[in-house]
Amino acid sequence: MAGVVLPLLAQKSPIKVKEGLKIEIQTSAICEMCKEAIEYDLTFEKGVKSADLNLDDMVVTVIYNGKKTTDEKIRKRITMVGYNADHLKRDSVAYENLPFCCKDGGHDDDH
Ligand SMILES: [Cu+2]
Repeated sequence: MAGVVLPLLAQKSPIKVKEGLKIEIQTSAICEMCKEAIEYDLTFEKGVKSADLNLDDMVVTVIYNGKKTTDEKIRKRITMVGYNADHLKRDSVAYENLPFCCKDGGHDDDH
């Protein structure tokens, strides 16, 4: 990442919806496998009702019960799967364990 200056992320705040709270989190996912890994893992977070990652902008939309978890816990969980989540950096060990295609540049050959 040397020499790469990241723009200040416009982190979103949770908003109230019928089912609870809704948060949109920018992730570093790159493919369908990343999407499935993140969505699957988030179902194990207490209080999470649904998680849907949009592969166009890599933003995951999570609906959750604000009494059981927080948006920051959800971000933390995503970092433990191996992906950045807004201002939180991915866990390096989890990242190392990702399939090759899910790492930086893994889709450069466009397979
Ligand atoms: Cu992937």
